[in-house]
Amino acid sequence: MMGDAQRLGPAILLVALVVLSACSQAKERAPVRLPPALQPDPVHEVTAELVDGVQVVRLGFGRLNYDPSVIRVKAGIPVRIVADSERLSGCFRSLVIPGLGVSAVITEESNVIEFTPQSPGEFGFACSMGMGSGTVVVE
Ligand SMILES: [Cu+2]
Repeated sequence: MMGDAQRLGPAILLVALVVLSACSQAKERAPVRLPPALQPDPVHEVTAELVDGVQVVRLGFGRLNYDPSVIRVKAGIPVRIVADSERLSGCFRSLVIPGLGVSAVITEESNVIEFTPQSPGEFGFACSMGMGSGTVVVE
């Protein structure tokens, strides 16, 4: 019994090494496919709703990314992003839209981001570390 366990130890280690090296080789040949639970949501697009002259959109968190990840707005009208501070955590609370001059930190007390896009275009937004990202489409 004891002898079997002692022989198995190195064998398991060898198998682990073979699997590990196979993984690192596979990484170079083909893109790594994440299991479904670890894949970000497909693009979810939302058009901001005009409320009292302001384009309002809620920004929450889907699977590993902001939800929605595409926000459609119109140029020349103020935009108000209401961030879901309960769902957005960690660095996802630090939101930047460089092309629109937005850099915000979302907290429970301050979860509203306002800006007025002046001209049409596509402007990327992301958390400050670039993990989560999306696009503001200005029409
Ligand atoms: Cu991040």
